[in-house]
Amino acid sequence: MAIPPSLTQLSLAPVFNTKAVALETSVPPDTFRAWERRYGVPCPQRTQGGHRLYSERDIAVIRWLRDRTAEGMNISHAVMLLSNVLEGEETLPAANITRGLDQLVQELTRTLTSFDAGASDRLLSEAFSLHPFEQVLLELIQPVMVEVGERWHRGEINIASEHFATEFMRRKLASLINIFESVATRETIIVGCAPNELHDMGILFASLFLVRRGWKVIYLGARVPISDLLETIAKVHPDMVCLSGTTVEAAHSMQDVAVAIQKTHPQIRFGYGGRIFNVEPSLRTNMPGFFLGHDARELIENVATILARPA
Ligand code: B12
Repeated sequence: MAIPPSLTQLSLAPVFNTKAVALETSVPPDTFRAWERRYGVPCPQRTQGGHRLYSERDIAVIRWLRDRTAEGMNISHAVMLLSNVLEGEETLPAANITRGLDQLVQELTRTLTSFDAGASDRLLSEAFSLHPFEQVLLELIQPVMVEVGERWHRGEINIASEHFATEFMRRKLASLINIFESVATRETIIVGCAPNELHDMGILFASLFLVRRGWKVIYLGARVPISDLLETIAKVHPDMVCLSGTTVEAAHSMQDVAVAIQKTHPQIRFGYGGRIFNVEPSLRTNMPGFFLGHDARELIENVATILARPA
């Protein structure tokens, strides 16, 4: 999802004609003219004779929109995301643009625990504009959530600060899921947490990775009771069920769920993961179904392999 790091610093000088832009971007002129008509981007100037002249920034914008639509994103959503990113960049001091993700982890932790949604938003936009999408999730948002939560566990911040940060991130992740799910065309996967599991950021991450790769996700969130899950399976007929567990208690309750699914819906593939199965691998020994990996990136690889095999 990287936008050229210094998009706002690229030249706005109107120098390239339509043919040059088409050659440079491999996007047909009809397409980027339609984007201009409908969404106002790119934004070429006109010669006295009325011909369009594009800038370096216009070319970078067209390339970026091309890549997003090639990934399956709806063009209006791509334009919306682009304007968020640009808005963030415009307000960032140029010197900050070279910050690495580790620096952003500290900054974002600080802005979130100071209840500063605007600054947090700008930092996220900066990160998405400079770094690959999945790297921002795993190397910025995940450590920030762990750091904020650990501060609460250590009594350094109160639950209001933790809830503010978690809700802020939940809204961001949910809006990204909304963007991608409109174009999901692959198999249907139910995702949720074990019956007594409250930690749901991990499974939210997992859902975003899955929808981004085109799977249809039925997101059930935290604490999914066994009976409700079985009912949902009977209604939705998913190709797979993925559950997450963060605590030992959750891992034990998940075992009951896995056994119940095997009994009532033996054709459904069941997979699981989450923090507790990473830190205590022995918990995987008696768990029916597939361990789907240590993080959301491994999850999508494993799901692709499992669903490619006959049930
Ligand atoms: C934030 C947090 C909270 C928040 C939760 C907010 C929310 N809605 O999620 C709040 C403050 C509410 C909370 C509450 C509690 N927490 Co807490 N919490 C955390 C903390 C700090 C971070 C969790 C997090 O958001 N991580 C970010 C996400 C993105 O990472 P993740 O969950 O690990 O997910 C990644 C992978 O695990 C994997 N993954 C996750 N799910 C899945 C699923 C599949 C299928 C696959 C393949 C992969 C996968 O991919 C994800 C992305 O890469 C952890 C500490 C830690 N180091 O994890 C403690 C921690 C998990 N909490 C803990 C505890 C004890 C609790 C409480 C019981 C405390 C209490 N006394 O009340 C309560 C209640 C929890 C309950 N009933 O379930 C302990 C658990 C200890 C244990 N061994 O069981 C921890 C480890 C803290 C500690 N250091 O002791 N917590």
